Amino acid sequence: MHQLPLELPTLPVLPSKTYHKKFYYLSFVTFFSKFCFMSMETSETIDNSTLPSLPEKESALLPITNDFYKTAFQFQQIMMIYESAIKQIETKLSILSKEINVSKKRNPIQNVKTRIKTPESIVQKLEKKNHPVSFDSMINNLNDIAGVRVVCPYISDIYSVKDMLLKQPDITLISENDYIECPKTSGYRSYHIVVEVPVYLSKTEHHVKVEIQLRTIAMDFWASLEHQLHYKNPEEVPESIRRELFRVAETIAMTDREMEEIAFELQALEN
Ligand code: 0O2
Repeated sequence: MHQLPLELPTLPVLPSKTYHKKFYYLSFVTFFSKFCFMSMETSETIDNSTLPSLPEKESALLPITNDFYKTAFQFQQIMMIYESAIKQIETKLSILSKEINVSKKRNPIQNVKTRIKTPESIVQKLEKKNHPVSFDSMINNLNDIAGVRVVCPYISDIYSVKDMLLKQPDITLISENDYIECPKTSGYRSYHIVVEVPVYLSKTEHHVKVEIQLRTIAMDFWASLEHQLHYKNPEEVPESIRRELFRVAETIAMTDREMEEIAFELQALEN
């Protein structure tokens, strides 16, 4: 068994056409010059024979060094493993949602959104936390490269979906934060868990960290708008507006509780 990554699997080489799109190189040129220069120590783990060769024409157009190319390829392999971990969690959630829909005629999961952290955001977070910018560092120090957001109708659904997921034998809980019981100073509410899930490749098994954020529709509404408004640049937001956002978060939390009480009352009438 391998912890991600560092014994990278020898992956089947995809048709070279897939790799030779210009956007592929350009996106790495834009975001990954740091990884190229700072994580050379990890690129030696790559088996060179798995790397497709650059066609002369394109390498003439885009002056990319061989080291850069190897690093970009290794990054792509790592991201493929994170994407697979997200798929595992998505499938588990979809099965749970279908099961409850059939048995209870209601759905505790309103929707599921997933994302892989962008290279730019990975570098920013590593730098913000004073970690080295390298593949080892990103895998060891960042828990949210693979992210899943589960939006539930009611607060109680959050806890039951979380418990159902954590009961599964191939899911290992790494950490949890209940920002519903203890909201952040901004007013942010959600239940966060970081789990490890196995990803089976043709020759290797990897245990991959995924951050799952569970929230109600109302919490999601607040967090999404607040994120756009100021989360990334909190220092630019005046204190008065921060207080206002906090007040709105409290109002939304109260509405959440009231909606849940109504749902419980209706359920009691049905029973
Ligand atoms: P993005 O763009 O959503 O990915 P960590 O480094 O994540 O292990 P940290 O920072 O203590 O440690 O994690 P935390 O606070 O438990 O969770 C961070 C994520 O929660 C953020 O991810 C946001 O998605 C969300 N979050 C936390 N606080 C707030 C907040 O005040 N407002 C909003 N809207 N979202 C919040 P990223 O990577 O910071 O950003």
